[in-house]
Amino acid sequence: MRLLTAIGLIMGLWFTTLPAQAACSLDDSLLLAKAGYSKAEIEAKCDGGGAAIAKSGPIGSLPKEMAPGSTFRDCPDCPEMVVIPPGNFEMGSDAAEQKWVDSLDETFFPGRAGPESPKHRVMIGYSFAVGKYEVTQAEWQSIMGNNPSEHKDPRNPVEHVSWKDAQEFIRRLNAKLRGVKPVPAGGDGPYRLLTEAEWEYAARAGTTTRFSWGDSLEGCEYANGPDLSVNSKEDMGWMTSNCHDGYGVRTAPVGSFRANPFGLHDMHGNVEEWVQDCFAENYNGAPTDGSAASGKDSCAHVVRGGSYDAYPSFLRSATRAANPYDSGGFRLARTL
Ligand SMILES: [Ca+2]
Ligand SMILES: [Ca+2]
Repeated sequence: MRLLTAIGLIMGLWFTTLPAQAACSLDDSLLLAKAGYSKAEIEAKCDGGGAAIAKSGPIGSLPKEMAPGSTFRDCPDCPEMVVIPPGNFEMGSDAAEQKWVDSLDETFFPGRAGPESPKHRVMIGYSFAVGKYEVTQAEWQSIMGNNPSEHKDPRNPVEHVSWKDAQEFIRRLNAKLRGVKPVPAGGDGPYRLLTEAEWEYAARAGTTTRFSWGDSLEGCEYANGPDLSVNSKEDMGWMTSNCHDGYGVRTAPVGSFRANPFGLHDMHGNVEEWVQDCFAENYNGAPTDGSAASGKDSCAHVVRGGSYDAYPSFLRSATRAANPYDSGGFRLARTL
């Protein structure tokens, strides 16, 4: 953090001496972004600089400390972030996976895999950072001054948060980092929600199986999901994974389970996570560059990853759900 602060001071000094509309290099622009300047501020001074940040190009052009897999915090009590590399992947599920989902004893929601079609290639042409964990109750409390969660523990993910609440948290976090009073909604980051495509890219972490641990429903080492305790304790009457994950029908402290190949925990299970996008019935016309399928703030936004009390198949990397309720958790993305 001292390094980042030093960079911020140096860049701040340099920033003030920049001639208007200078042509900044990619690294210059990235350093300005790391120093806390918004995309709009950088674009005002660096011709094309903001665009360079949005599409930050090959890994080799990034400063060393932003190498994929490295972690950082922007302030002592800020969430820990992991640098995710550019890449491409197949988003969604194919007919075979959808047939498998339909074959499960999930009679309440048959045919749920439909919105995951058509499977399509998405190019993420930029590095970005993703929260190593879901936002915790302690992190929420420090920014918002309250805790709406049902399963109270400062180490556990915050839940019962609406999409708009999550946006307010992000707005206040960004303002805190800039050392100014809250800015109007829509102000530039660097923090934001993941887009739906970014979320699936980060959850798959290079894997092509149903879950990042493989194809089996039994992922009790990797996720707090609907394990055997769902029926034995709650008699909820639906199928579970055939194992015990140790946390029953409640949230677990973040990071209690093994990370995926990108070093991210709890992408599958624990709490379902808000992403930026509005839900659509299928992927026809969906963005293929990592951007969000946006709409009105009042749309039904997407949640990803399933939760401790969902169906086991909801924990798949491809599962998407519209959430019309004001109840979810989330993790942060950070523009680099
Ligand atoms: Ca569980
Ligand atoms: Ca989760």
